[in-house]
Amino acid sequence: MWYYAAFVLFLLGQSTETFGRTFEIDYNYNCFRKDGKAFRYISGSIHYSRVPRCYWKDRLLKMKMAGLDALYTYVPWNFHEPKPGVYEFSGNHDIEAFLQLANEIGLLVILRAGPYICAEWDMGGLPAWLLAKKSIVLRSSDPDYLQAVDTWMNVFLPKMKPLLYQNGGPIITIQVENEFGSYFTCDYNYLRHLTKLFRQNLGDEVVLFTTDGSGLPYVRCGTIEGLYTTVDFGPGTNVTAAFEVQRYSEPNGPLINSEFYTGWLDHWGEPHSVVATERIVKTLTEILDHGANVNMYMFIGGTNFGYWNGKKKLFIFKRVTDYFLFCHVSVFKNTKSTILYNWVQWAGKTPDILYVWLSSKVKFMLFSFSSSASYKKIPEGPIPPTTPKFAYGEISMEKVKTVLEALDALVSFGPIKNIYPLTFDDMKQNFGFVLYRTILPRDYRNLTTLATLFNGVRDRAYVTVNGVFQGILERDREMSINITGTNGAHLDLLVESMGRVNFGRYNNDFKGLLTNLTLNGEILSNWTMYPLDIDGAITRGFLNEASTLKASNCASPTFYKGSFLIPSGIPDLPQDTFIKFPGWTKGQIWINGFNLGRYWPARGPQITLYVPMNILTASSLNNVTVLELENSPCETAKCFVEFVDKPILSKTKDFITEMSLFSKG
Ligand code: 6GJ
Repeated sequence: MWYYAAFVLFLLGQSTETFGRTFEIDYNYNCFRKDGKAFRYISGSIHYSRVPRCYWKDRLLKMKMAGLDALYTYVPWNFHEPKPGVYEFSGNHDIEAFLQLANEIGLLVILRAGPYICAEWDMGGLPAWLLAKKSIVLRSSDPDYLQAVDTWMNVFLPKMKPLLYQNGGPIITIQVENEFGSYFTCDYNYLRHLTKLFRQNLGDEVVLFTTDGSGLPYVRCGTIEGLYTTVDFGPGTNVTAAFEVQRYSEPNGPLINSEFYTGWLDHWGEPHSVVATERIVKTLTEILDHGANVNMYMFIGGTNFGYWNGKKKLFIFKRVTDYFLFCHVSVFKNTKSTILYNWVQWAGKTPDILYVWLSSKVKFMLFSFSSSASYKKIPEGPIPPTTPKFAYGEISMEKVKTVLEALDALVSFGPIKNIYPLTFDDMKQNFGFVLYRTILPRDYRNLTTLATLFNGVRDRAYVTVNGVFQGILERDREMSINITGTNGAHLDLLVESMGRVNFGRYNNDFKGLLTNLTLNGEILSNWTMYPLDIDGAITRGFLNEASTLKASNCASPTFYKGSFLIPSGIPDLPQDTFIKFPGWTKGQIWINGFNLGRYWPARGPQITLYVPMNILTASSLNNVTVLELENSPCETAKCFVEFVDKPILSKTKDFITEMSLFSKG
């Protein structure tokens, strides 16, 4: 009989594993139907691109054991297509493996496929190489933009098709675009184009949806027939009013908050944000009492390693954000009531902002709900233990070379000469640093003003004359500095991209020197530009060559190195750790060639960076490379970095109080 049924299914083109698997919207009963049964999800966000692959399983298990039904994850296009037609789907980029893992663990998936994602990710996930066409209108029907989107989606979406719930995979719904209603183009043809593209690649069964802010103007511009409308809002929102906005577009069907904010943003130079737990609990309770589906943004934060942070453009001289981040997860078990409490932080560092999500609190509440109000049953079984952290202690650092001294080893191609400065994008440099050089046309013995026209430094320029530090130009902050120098001297600007704007109309965020510089009111010309590949040079071991360091000015961007051994005789090492920069100012750090990201303790609030154990080795020396862009402690004090076992996300006491409160669990 069984063989007969299987044979019939085979003839019908459906395997036994997928038979009966359906996921759809029930417009009569305002809910989802999974395999025919009414279903609502409580979900949490995790971004596979922000969690080391070796930790995917641990984090997903914790989500499962926290009682979640599903996860939301974003697909950052630029993470997968670094150059046009070049695709990355291995290692941390192996989204199929991540989704398979979720499936094995029993978590459903809501896939936020882009092409644009926002997410405090560089350029909102759009590849910077799109800017090769200067006039491109991103997120619109601009034919060049659409062509790039089509090429990408025709590679990516077919990989997702076998992972749809109907086909035996975990994906129940797929989001198209992100908060499109907040974008100025309001281009329905673009949304129509995407809908068709997604349908062609995925078929007609899967539920496609949009997410927009819970205001009518957003929903009006962000939605279109064929895509189910969902909204996003955070604690303190009038839940009924927010869902009425969804109902304006979707009179029937399940209520969905696709982003319930479990924390808020931090900005460089501003105090760390803390969201009151009671506010989160209150609004989450209301959402659940509305019978709505909800996704906690974020549940597991993760880290923006390398240069992946985005940037938020504000219109005031306020350090705006983008982050870089760090995150960690701990699980505390209360033996009496088996309350699982995952403490999760997501801190984003960017040129200007740092942001932190305290989603752990929500998890805690979820558990309380589960036990008291039975919103969800917590799965039984062992809870994955807290990932251990280890304090490896202080590591002495030694000054090696300034960027100028190392220039030959750092240049990836070029140099490129042009009368006026070119942007990073003209030079196909998507991230990091470019050194801009020109020759001083005459003597400037008195302090003379070097100025950027129209705020054109993106984002920071460290200025030297013949290697002697002069000052820093900074987007939205420092438009001019005074310098001195002699005729024929090298005027060098090491320009740093601090992540591309990820939200709003200035998403097409070109980097480098976008406009001319003037010295004493005269436009500087005849530039030589050196695009730098620091990551490549570190991998090639350029710092192992003999040091060429002369007695140089300490404020000029300089490389430092150090190394350490993982102690022997202690079981289970290496373990995760956090790195601290006592007396250092701002820069970038690599461990064993892995780019951890930016540090900026001088501005804060984030003080430590998360170091996952997978980049450490117990079998040989671990190499630490620091590029300090401003001032290190090495000229005047002990020169070291320190590995500690607790993160410091804020200099203020508030946060410390809160953490120690939680640690009691
Ligand atoms: C979302 O925009 C976005 O979809 N978002 C936030 N929204 C709050 C309203 C901003 C004016 S805060 C951070 C998140 C993510 O960027 C998400 O990708």
